[in-house]
Amino acid sequence: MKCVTCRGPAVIDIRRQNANYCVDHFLEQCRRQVSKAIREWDMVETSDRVLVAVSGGKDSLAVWDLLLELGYQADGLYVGLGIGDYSDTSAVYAKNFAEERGLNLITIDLPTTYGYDIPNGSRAARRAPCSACGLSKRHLFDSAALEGGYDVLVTGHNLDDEAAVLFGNTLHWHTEYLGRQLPVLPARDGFPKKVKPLVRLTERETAAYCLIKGIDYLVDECPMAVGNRHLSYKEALNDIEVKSPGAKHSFYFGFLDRASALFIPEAEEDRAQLQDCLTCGAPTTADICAFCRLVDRAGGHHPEPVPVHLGSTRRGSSS
Ligand code: Q46
Ligand code: ZN
Ligand code: ZN
Repeated sequence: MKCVTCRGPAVIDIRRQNANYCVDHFLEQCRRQVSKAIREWDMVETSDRVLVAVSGGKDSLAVWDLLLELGYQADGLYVGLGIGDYSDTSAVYAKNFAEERGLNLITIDLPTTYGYDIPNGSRAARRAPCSACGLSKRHLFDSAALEGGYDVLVTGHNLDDEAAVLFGNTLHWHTEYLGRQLPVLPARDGFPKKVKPLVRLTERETAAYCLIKGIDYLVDECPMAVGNRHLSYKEALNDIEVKSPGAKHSFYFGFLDRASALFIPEAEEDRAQLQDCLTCGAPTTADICAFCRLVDRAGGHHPEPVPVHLGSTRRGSSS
C-alpha cells in the first residue's frame, strides 16, 4: 500500500477517495479537509474568539487540535453530565489535553450547577437519556458561548454523525429539522454562531488523526448510548458504505447541495415564533424554554444570579 502523494509506505486507506496516505500526507489531508470546510462555509476567521465544545472523545479533541494547527485561537468548554465513571474519565481526558498544551478549558458541572445528572434527571423528566443530554448540552454550549463573548461555537460533529442525523431526519421526514442541518448556523435570534469543521472527515479518520498525533482520548462509548437510534443509523450507513464507498459523503453533501435550501422556509417559520424564555432568557417558541422545563422536571434548580456558571477560566488550568 503506497501513499498517493509521495509513493512512500501508506498507513491508511480512504476508500471513498480511492487513496492511501502515509503519516505526513494523511495529517496534511486532514488539515486540508478542515480548511476546505472552514473556507467553503465561512466558518471561522483567524481573529475570532473560538469556543470548542469538548467531550474528551476523539472528535472534539481532534477538532480543537486541528483548529490550533491551522492558526486559530480556541478555548475549550467541557460539560460534566454526571454519567458516573464515564463522565469522570472523560473530564480527565479533556483536562489533560488542555493542560498539556497550556489551553484554557471552561468547565460546567451539570449536577453541582443545575442539581441534576443525566441518568436520574432524564428518568425523573421521563425523557430518553440522550434527548435530555442533547438538550442540556445545546443549552449550556449556547449560553456559555454567549456569556463568554465568543464569536463562534465549534462542535466535533463528523461526516458519520451528520449523515446519521440526516438519515434519521429523512427516514421520519422531520422536515422542521432539515432546514437547520447545516455545517454552519449564523449568530442570530439569541443563538451563537455554530460550526462543524469536521464534516469532511469520517470518525475513522478522526480516530486515526488522534492516534498519529498522540492525542489521548476516551475510547469507551457512553453507557447511556445503548439503544440509541442514532447508533443504529450509523451502523446502517456503515453497511451501505462497505458496499458502496462514498455513499455517506454523497448522501450528506448531495443533501447540502441539492435539497437543504428547500427546507429553510419551514425552519424560518419556527424562528419567527422565537421569544425570550421567562426563566432564563434563552430563545424559545414557548413561554419557558425546553431546558428550563427539563431542569424543573428533573428536580434540579437554576443557579443564581446568572444561569450559566463558567467555572475557572485560568489559562493553563482546567478545573
Ligand atoms: S453523552 Fe449524552 Fe451522548 Fe451519552 S447520554 Fe447520549 S447524548 S450517548 S454524545
Ligand atoms: Zn506520502
Ligand atoms: Zn429557559
